[in-house]
Amino acid sequence: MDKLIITAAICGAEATRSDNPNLPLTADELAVAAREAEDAGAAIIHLHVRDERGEPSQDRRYFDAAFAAIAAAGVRAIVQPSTGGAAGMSADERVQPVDANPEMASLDCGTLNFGDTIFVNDLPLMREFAVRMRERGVIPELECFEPGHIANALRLRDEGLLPDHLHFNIVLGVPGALPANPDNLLFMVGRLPAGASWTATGIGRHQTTIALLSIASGGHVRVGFEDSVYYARGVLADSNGQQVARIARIAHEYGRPLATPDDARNLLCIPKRSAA
Ligand code: KMH
Ligand code: ZN
Repeated sequence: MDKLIITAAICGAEATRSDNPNLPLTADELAVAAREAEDAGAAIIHLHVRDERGEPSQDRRYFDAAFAAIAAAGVRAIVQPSTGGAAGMSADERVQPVDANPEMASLDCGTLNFGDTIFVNDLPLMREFAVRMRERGVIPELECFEPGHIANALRLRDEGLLPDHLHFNIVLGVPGALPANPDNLLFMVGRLPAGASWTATGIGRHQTTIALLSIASGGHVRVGFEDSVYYARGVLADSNGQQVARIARIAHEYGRPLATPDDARNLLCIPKRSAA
């Protein structure tokens, strides 16, 4: 098996300080969270940003401030901004962080029920985002919440809009979408094309179970406050780093070494960039 890439989704768009007072929101707080996550073993930081009121935003200004603070904190991990933003945002709003030329960005591969709302990702939106990423050399992480999303991603591949190496994130357990359980994870993994790499994300109380399955199945793992603000049943997490550290310990006991940020770049075929 390849070394294990841990992604820390440190903020998300939905969690609030009432859910967990330790949720990082400002650029400086995101930088501290990214630093702690990397120190605990994360190689990728999946990034959402918030405005001054703590509301989700896709505005370049907030991303630029967060990118700068994270770089100033000496973080070497791949910073992967979200192009999902929050349900209800327009495509133009969502795609903004791609113009900052990050190494990676998320690319959501289909529409789904997202709690009480609908998270819209139709094929024209997906194509537009994929083209924008391709033009800028941004590697997409293909977010798949439902089986049809994998078929959508393969359609984009067949249209020549994706890089040669495909990296998926299988997200299970969003209320309204495919539930998080072993059968569904293995079913989704079985639909992936040969040679693709994949991360698994379990939402809420499924976070650790899905991580364990992924570690043992050759996948990679995402944890973080975006997916669960808890550390254990009824126990809020102290930090994103705490959640990452548990995965690192489990991987160590299992005998699967962790990928450094540069290992992750190699595994995901992210082109080397000169230091900017
Ligand atoms: N906040 C969700 C509606 C992504 O980052 O690409 C979408 C999301 C996916 O978080
Ligand atoms: Zn996200």
